[in-house]
Amino acid sequence: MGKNVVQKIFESHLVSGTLEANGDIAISIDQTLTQDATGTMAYLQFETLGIPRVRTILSVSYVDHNTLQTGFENADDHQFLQTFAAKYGIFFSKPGNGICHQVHLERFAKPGATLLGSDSHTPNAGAMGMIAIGAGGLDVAIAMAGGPYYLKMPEVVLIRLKGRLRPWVASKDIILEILRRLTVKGGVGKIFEFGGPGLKTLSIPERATIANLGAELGATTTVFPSDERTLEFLKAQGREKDWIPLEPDPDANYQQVIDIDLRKLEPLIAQPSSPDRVVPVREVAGSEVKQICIGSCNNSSYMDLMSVAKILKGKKIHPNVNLTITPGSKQVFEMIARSGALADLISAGARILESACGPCIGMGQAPPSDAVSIRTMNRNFSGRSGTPDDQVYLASPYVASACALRGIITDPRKLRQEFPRIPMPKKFFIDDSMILAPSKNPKGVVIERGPNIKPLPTRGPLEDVMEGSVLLKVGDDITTDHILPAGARVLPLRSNIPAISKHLFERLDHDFFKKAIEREGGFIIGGENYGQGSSREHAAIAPMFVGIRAIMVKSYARIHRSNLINFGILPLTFKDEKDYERIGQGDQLRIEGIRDCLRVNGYLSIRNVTQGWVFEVQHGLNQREIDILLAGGLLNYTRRSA
Ligand code: MIC
Ligand code: SF4
Repeated sequence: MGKNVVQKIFESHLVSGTLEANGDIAISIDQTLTQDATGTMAYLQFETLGIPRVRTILSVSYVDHNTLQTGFENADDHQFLQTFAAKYGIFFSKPGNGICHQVHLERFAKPGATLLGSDSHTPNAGAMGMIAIGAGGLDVAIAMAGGPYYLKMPEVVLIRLKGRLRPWVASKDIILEILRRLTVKGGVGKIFEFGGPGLKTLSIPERATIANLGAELGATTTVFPSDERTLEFLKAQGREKDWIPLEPDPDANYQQVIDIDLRKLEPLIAQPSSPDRVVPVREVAGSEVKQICIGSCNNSSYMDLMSVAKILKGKKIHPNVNLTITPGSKQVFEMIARSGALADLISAGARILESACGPCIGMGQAPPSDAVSIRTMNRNFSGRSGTPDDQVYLASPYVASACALRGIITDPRKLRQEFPRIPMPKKFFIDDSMILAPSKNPKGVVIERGPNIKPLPTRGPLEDVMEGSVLLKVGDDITTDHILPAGARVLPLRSNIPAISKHLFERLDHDFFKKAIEREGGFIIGGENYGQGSSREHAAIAPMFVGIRAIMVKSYARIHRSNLINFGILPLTFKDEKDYERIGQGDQLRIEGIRDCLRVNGYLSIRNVTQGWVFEVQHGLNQREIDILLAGGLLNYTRRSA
């Protein structure tokens, strides 16, 4: 039987297990990436493993999330990251060099290889024909130490493209269409592999937009074959030696096939406040727009920004609109500057921001209250922009440009101007001077640790009896942005768990932290897809720190469930979902004999002491996960087995 691209890469990296869908497997990791907001924790964790140098082929530490430097905290973190990278054999991409996923695609992503990144949009590099997976920082730390990455073998879904996109329809619309069809839960336990005759019409940056937004489907990752378009991009990046051809065998097998006719797509838009609330732009056209943000790892490539510049050239944006442009990398920034496109953008009235995550993670540019903000980004979870009642829509750079000119939501086909066809450059501008190689004399490097960098909190082995109250009961699709927000106020505290814990669940219950401390911890009850979105393990470490010992929900998002296990919090699911309805916030719960139960049973019994009844939950843990939990988390477990 022929193999698909996923099977080929997994097979060449398989450490344990077989490639049957849903079986437990482990794969070796060639490359890792971290960013500053998750990186400090990941490196503090790596340090406790006592290994002198990373054991991966390539590890890169990026600074892109937290670059405002409103106080000493960010700057201290950057010093820590830079000196740590120099000492432990890690490349360091300085603040200003760009967003991790964009820079990684340009300079490091490699067909046929594996990449584990402490950021949920790591699958961006899947555009290059590699298996690129987002994970918690601790999993990335273990990979840097040479350990494999454990996962359930996902089902492989073929997305078969045919035809060619029509003018004003972007690759963003392909993935928005998939989100419309499958929803934010539609990719759980799956890898999407793209194929079909329409594939060759898409360049690598266009493929990256798709692979990047695939994270919003809840998918493990998205992957493209490595073909002539891959070679074309690598050549233009001066990296043709990294190319290998990698295509599925003609008789390759897939668990599911989804067909998309590119000619039939039209400009789409995701409405507030979920990336799957997708409709054609024409259905919401006419609403007044106050803010437009073009950028983020999803749509900030050279070709994206050149097309925006071409649409805006010689015109002025609507007087009521604020338009910001965030180039994805220094390479993109420098190329639009040298070509003159930057001047066209400035002349049209755009505000130019540095190459970083910026507005996407709420680092400035919070929109006005109740106003429409159109963004070319990948997440519009409520409040993520920094404005509690935000109205954030997600769309392509074409749609964003049309809205900027008209001041209302506009289908770009209505612009009645020539469609900006931007060819792939024959040569990108290459200057890696902001990527620092590790030190040749690591012993001589002293790691700088500012006062904001606090030691990692730890916990002992898993308790046999847990008793406490339900501190919070929440509904479906709770994101890690709800659990622990980011933004300019909270991001600077990512290296300081005691301080960041005060922000736990603050958008849902302002007194959560106070309650958790007074009651010495307790439980959380949730609905479906609990913990979707960001990979931030702080959404597990901070709950551990305030004494949350178990969480009971209808279902979990993949990365968050692993993070809970890694930090010794029991991730339980209701056997009977009706029990979710019956439990009230504030109820006292008691679980006994936990350690033995985990070892022998797939389920646990919990007494609702307040209401006087017992319900059952299942854990769905494999043996390794049980052992990690019994040890009180992955660090304890790894140190013990070392
Ligand atoms: C995000 O887009 O939510 C982030 C910020 O990039 C996160 C990582 C983080 O919270 O540090 C992610 O996607 O994993
Ligand atoms: Fe940065 Fe936004 Fe991309 Fe996350 S989604 S890595 S915050 S640009």
